[in-house]
Amino acid sequence: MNSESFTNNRKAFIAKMETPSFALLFSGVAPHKSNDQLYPFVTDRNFYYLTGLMRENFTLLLVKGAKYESEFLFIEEPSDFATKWLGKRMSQAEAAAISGIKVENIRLNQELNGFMHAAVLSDSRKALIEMPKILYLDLYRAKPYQKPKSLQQANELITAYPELALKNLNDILYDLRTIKSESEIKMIEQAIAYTNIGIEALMANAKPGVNERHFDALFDFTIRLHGSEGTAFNTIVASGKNATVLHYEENNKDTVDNDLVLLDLGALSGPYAADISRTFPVNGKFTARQREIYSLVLDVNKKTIKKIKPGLTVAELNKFASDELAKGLLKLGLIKDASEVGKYYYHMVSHYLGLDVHDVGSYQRPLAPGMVITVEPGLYIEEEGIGVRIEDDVLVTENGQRNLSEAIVKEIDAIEELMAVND
Ligand SMILES: [Mn+2]
Repeated sequence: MNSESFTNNRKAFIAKMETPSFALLFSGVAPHKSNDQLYPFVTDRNFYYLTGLMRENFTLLLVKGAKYESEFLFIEEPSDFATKWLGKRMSQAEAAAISGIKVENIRLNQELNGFMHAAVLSDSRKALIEMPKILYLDLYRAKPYQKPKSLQQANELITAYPELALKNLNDILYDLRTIKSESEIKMIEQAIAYTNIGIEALMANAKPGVNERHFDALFDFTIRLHGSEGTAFNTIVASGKNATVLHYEENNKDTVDNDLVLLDLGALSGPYAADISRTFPVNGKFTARQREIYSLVLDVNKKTIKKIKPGLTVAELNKFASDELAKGLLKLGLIKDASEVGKYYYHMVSHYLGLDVHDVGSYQRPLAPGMVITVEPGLYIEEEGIGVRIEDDVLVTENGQRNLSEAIVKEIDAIEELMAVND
């Protein structure tokens, strides 16, 4: 992704800010794990969307007046000590090159408060720009006990300037993030390509007795070997009855002959996620019963994908998938009335995908070109120890849709053929 993408994202965001106002976004810091260890740092996705930067402890400040717009970035000061212990710090020139923010507008963290008060909020600047009336902060899921920086900043600024009105910047940003640009779609496609390689490695190395953890590790290993930064979310490898638990993450059971294995996993490409589910027989051959259930889910997966077009809502899509699954369950005699479908299918068929695996955006909004959604019908038959989910990642286009994960094996014959290399 080049700096132009991020410059465009900021332009689009600023265009929707009210006048006069300012916005603050933080890249975040790694959460504490234990003693002197931290969890890996994950860049705040809103911050990334507007800057392209994946560094800790950076702040973006956007200012909008009637005749004045400006963007400033505050970064960590490069020091010899930090460089020796933690590696090279990002310079102002590097941050400018990635984000497209002018280098003279990139300052050091210690200047942020003084700068904000002097340049943005000071009465003496009234002649130049209006005093902002609104402060935009990222308040989505900001819980007081987590002490997010957005709430700390809100408290400080609203105390000092009680005339400021607080607004949640996600109301603007989520709408923007829902529609993906060409370069974002390319990133998602790359994440899907890594995922494909990982899934093929798992199927090709499957045999009864292999522990779920082995598949989990092999997926991680394979995608990273091929260039992915790692997994986009905790990998689910669920064999046999475990596959009927939707978010099973223990991944520690030995598979047994005739188990189906349900994978729900995705690689990252940069900060962009793939989210794919595939289900396969650990011994390489579907039983007759497994074929019946699998074929039904596969059929609904394909029909639901075909249905996607601008104007439809996710709720309508879910209703369609649910009705189709119900028809199939009636035929198989698993239910006596369509209203019982909830016994075997009990989640939504789609969610947005992008910088977050469950990406942001309103589900009230009808589908529109540029949206990327998952399609993931499933059936979970606990009494038979069979769980099947088949999930693809689909781009909504002007005329319909394009299945971005078309290349990932899902036909019964193709799976059996791929797994036959084991024999
Ligand atoms: Mn999903």
